[in-house]
Amino acid sequence: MYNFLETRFQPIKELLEKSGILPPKLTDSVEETQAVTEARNALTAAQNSLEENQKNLREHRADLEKDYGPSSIFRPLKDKCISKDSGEYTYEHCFLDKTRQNSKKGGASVTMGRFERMGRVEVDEVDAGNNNEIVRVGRTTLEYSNGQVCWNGPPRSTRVVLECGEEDEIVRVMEDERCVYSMVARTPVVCEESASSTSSTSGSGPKPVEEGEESEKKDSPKDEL
Ligand code: MAN
Repeated sequence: MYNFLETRFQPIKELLEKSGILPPKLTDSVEETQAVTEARNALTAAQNSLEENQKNLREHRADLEKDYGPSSIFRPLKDKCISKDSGEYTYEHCFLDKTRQNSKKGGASVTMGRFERMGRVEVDEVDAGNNNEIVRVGRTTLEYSNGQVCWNGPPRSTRVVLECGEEDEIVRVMEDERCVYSMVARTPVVCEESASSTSSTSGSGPKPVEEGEESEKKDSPKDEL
């Protein structure tokens, strides 16, 4: 009897379900599945957005904790990279991040150091505005260490000596010792400090070995900038 009624009324029941008069069957319910899918999608989207926000929060926190130097002078150089061709390589300096040596002949690209700290060195400089007198000047350095290890040698490291200039640019690249590099880079952000760091004492500081680049003699730094 039950079976008879069930079979008899099944088409009517289905019709009523389809037209929404009766609630849909739980097993193959289109409406409910859609609602659940939407809810699940909303949950996934919210989770993704939460993760993204948490990642942003971590990055902003790390950025705030990062040392950008006195008065955060290096902050404008965040994520900035400059490069220079020299010999068979293009050298790259990403401020407060890393230095790289990229082969121009399809060879490997190697890290010449990751940012470790800021430092200070004294260098001799020709003062063109003062009868080419040799003056001893203090320079801020950015020190990069623990780069790719050289064959039978140390991990590569780079000292970037900064001087005042209108543009961010690498002026020279040297390999002072095997896998120990130095660069002279210009940037406007150190102009204020260079204006007050020149002393007139003469002397001779260590001269780096150059890689087929021009001599140590250079234009007078634009300290007035
Ligand atoms: C590569 C370059 C050089 C370095 C040698 C050391 O050729 O990174 O600068 O001196 O490796 O083997």
